[in-house]
Amino acid sequence: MRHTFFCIDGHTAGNPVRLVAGGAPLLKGGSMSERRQDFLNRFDWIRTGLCFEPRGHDMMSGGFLYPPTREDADIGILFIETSGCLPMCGHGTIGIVTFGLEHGLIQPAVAGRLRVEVPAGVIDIAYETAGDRVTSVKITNVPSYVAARDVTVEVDGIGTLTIDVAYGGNYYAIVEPQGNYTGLDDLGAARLIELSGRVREAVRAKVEPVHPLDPTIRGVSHMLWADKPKSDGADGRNAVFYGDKAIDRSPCGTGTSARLAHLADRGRLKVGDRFVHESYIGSRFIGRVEAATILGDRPAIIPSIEGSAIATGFNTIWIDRDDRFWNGFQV
Ligand code: PYC
Repeated sequence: MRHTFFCIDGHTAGNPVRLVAGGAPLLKGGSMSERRQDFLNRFDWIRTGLCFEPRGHDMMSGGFLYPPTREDADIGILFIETSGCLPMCGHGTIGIVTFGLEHGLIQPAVAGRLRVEVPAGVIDIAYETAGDRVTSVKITNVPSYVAARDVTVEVDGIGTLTIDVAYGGNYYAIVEPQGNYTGLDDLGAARLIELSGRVREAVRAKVEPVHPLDPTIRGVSHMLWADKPKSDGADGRNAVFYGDKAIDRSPCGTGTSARLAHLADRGRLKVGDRFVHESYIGSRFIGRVEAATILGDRPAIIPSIEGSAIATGFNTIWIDRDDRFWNGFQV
């Protein structure tokens, strides 16, 4: 039996985005969060088949468009990635919205604006176009907050680290430069990958954050190594680790949101401040602290992130049950 998926492939600031434009399964659920659970229970083979090798790779990431479950939203997005079905993905949203608009899959009621339902909540999009190209997408993201401060972990190969945990649509362990971590270039990509899994495990053993309003969103899934900027005009640089071997090529939308919440919580950013975030490969998102808010009983911020994406081509992908590797593999 052969399943066919019509995809638009591309990237946001260097990180892959696969918009699955045809072949999405029908999902049950009264919200995108419930649909995410239904997808994970019944259709996770689609995610692994499209994201893992041989049809994907360690960084593969993307999503499906769905009709929203709420009247105040224009579209719904379900994200897929090597690490799972994320509650929210910033670089994924920028890519999916760009490709969806450029190819007529998304029809906005008001030009330049969209309201999108994602599993983590509702986000607002403002986009710009030039001719038939979408040139920038700004996401006003879900409320973001700091879940834990000053968590001390002992990690084989690097020693003691002090870490804060912040939420920006996913939960991030954030490591700032300190005694045993002196910056991204001192470690390099291969070493970052080797250490990140261990650091994440050590943090998970100490903290299990749970979203104040949606208990299906829980646990530290990502790691953000923060650093000083490398190029003119940037305010900070990062390497975000996800899955088992991926360093985000983009500055990471939910990672940037978590970092903004973290910097605001530490009193280093205030409402209205802009923060240009550089990725490991030097691509950029513009972040901003839009507003202060409350999430459950926690002080939080509303962050925004702005960036752009490029489609690289159409990709018709088969998942054939007769293929030994029909649902993908990881090494
Ligand atoms: O941009 O939010 C993001 C993201 C999450 C994982 C990789 N990128």
